[in-house]
Amino acid sequence: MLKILGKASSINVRKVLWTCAELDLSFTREDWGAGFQSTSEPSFLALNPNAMVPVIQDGNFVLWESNSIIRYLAAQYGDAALYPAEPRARARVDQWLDWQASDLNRSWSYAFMAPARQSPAHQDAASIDASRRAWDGYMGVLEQQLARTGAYVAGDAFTLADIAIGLSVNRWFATPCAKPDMPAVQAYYDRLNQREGYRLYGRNGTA
Ligand SMILES: N[C@@H](CCC(=O)N[C@@H](CS)C(=O)NCC(=O)O)C(=O)O
Repeated sequence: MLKILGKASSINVRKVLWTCAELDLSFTREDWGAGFQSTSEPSFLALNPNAMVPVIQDGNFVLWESNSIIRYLAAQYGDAALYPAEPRARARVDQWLDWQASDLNRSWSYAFMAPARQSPAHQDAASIDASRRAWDGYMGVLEQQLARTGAYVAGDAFTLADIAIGLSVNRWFATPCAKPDMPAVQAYYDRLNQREGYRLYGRNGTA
């Protein structure tokens, strides 16, 4: 059976958990990461030298990097619905997955740590402001895209891109700070809430 290593409060582990829910895939999970078993333990480092969760073990196949893991699970256990086979449709999903893992994710790192995690290392007002402006800017890009599709990130249909970005949207709404009005993002947040996997692992009270 598929094994997931990583605490369920991690946004990146929750991508994997939500994907399993969409695919109706059984799994076992072990708590690893800050507050649980240390990812610096040699047995964990042997699986992921980056000392990060999530990691999956599917038989003797080991994989880390959350967006790569959800791509693998959809390709291995799903049909084309979550991750289209047609090259251009797939590229559109990949575009948003890569944007989430790089630009969007990088933008919030300081602004999220300050109010949501009360991190003493993230209290510089100018850095919080710069991160907030960058985060709002990328959310504005998402707002435009969702206003265009009127549905999901990559078009009319729900895909893997919505799993990565849906969790990011939850983080944005769940972080205590002033936010510009984004009606298409708000409607998307409510649309995603119709999915059981999102209610369980996305919009579940955890930022
Ligand atoms: N790029 C990695 C980032 C993973 C990541 O940042 N994981 C965090 C938790 S969300 C982590 O493992 N932190 C160290 C720890 O909890 O010990 C991915 O998407 O899988």
